[in-house]
Amino acid sequence: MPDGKSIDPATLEVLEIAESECISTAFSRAEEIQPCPTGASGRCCKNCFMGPCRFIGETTHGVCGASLTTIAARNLARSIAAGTSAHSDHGRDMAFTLLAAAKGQAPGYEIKDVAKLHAVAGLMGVEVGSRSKEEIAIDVANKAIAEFGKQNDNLIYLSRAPQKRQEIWKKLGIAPRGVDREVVEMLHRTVMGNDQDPEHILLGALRTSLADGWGGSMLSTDISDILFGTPAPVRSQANLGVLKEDEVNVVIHGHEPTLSMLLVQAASDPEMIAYAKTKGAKGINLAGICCTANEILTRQGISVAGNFLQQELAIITGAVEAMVVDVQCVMEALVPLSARYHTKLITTSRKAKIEGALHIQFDEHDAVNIAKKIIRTAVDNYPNRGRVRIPDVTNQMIAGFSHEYIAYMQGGIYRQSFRPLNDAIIAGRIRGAAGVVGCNNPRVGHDEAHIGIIRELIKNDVLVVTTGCGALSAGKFGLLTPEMMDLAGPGLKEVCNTIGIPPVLHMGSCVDNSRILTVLTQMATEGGLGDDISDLPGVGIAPEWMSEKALAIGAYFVASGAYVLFGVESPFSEVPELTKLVGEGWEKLTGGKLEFEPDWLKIVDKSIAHIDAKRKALKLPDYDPEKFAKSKTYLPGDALTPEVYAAGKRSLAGVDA
Ligand code: NFS
Repeated sequence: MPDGKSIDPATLEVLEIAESECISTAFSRAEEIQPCPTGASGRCCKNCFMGPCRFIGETTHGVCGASLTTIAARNLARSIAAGTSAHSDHGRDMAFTLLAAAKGQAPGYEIKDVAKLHAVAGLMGVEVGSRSKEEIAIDVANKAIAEFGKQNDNLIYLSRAPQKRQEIWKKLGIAPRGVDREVVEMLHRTVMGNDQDPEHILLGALRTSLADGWGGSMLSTDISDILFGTPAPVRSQANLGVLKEDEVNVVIHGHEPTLSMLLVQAASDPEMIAYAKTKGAKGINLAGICCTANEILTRQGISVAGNFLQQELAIITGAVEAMVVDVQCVMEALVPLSARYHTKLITTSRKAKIEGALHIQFDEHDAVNIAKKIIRTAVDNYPNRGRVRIPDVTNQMIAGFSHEYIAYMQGGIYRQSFRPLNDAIIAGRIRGAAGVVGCNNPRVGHDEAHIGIIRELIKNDVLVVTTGCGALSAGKFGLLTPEMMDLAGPGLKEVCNTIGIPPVLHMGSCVDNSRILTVLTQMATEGGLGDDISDLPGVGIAPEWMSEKALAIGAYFVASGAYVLFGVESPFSEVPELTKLVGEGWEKLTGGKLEFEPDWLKIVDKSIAHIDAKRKALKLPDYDPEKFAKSKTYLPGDALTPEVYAAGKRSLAGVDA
């Protein structure tokens, strides 16, 4: 058994195969490659070629004289700019797809959610009147596109934040202008010999991150909803067991929903299914990995094969005819790995090719034909299958809690609001709220921190919302079903029972963290919980982060007033001054703070302590775990082992049947 690498039995099963057959995976490579201790702790600067300068031993300054804090702040700022660019470039592509669809130049796409289009038009100052949806969509798309290139004005969506927050941004000078301008300026400021005041660099980083959260990501979410529908709860399944032995398996991996949505259509085309049957398959089975999984799960209920660290494992099952990838979080290792099997690795983005992969370039103007071509390529590959070993592990899940749906479920069409949720927090039935989000990282036990933290928080009556690969962890472990209510504390359980929701709400992909910003804003403005996001008894947690995108998300939550905890390790653990600046320093400025805590149990303690402190500051009654009767139904023990997982699964047996 590959010790401690994962708590997911499906992952462990495939890792055992990988180990016994000497197949390299991210798990094994993470063991082979020891991180450079200087770089890992934030003491390396390679922004120019007088270095790289390593701050070790007696070295306190780089060749140019830069201090350790300056270089570490620059590195963090650059990561935040990179993360912002990724989410935002995704958002830009969505806007161009909307424009093409509205102009009738993208067959296969339509404006699916007119109510959302009207809502977004209202937010953007686009006239609705009696105009056609296409006319409105053209204006919305053009306004969205202009948000990226805006030079001096602030982003339109900043006005969606609580008034008080907007004033803080203005006062600090961190209200972002166009997304591109902020990213470019951050890169400029961090080249050699430019901005060398750590506090000033960090303010720039916060402004850049806000261009992500309240700009690129929020636009991406909104436009995806307009094109593909705003998510509402949908039942599906998660983990490698969703792959089918007797069907053509197409795994879709990456981020942008544009191609994946049309692949879903192509795979259900009767002509394609008939074609698959001529090759001896019973049908065509689609499954997602990473955030593409979240996009097609929340809108079309497509099952999830796994999260970030399972991309290679899906191929090792031998059951994947094609893995179709677009952008972000795609490992280059998939090329040599797929060559060991019959799997075709198909790259599709003009922005991301991988040497050795089959490239079928996606173009939204001809999307239907391209999607069919990809599915046909997968079907043609079915007869080439060798040995298949699919772990028999799946769990039921309910996903798709958009902020619109969360408001709707608290009062229906006419009386929707955040009043019931706020009241439950005020009364202490719900102690507070937490967003548990982000990646996997082979440097820590796969899924362990996500699941451990979520379970502890709901046990303590903290409502959890989740996105990204963390949401997929929760799905795999059955935490996204109402049946898991028994793991929640009594107060939270009562509220969830009344509203009819699980104690853990799947809110979408990583760009959909912008939905959490909207929920926080609605809670802050509903009344009774202060008047800004920083007043709320809530936290944001990225327990297994690895991507620069996670740092961008963390930073925009801090800039929006939230306490954000990252697991794994600090990327600047040996730079105490920077640790202080993003902690106490940012707290003084924004009311939010960023902290790195490798021990997930301590993350739980810190989260709960913060929630209780915020409750106190709001003069809410002290949280009393006994008040709403004790829950007697926790799973035995807290050690997160495959056995505990199995116990959780057993409790869902009735549902599975
Ligand atoms: Ni988010 Fe989604 Fe997953 Fe991390 Fe990667 S898929 S955009 S970056 S690994 S959560």
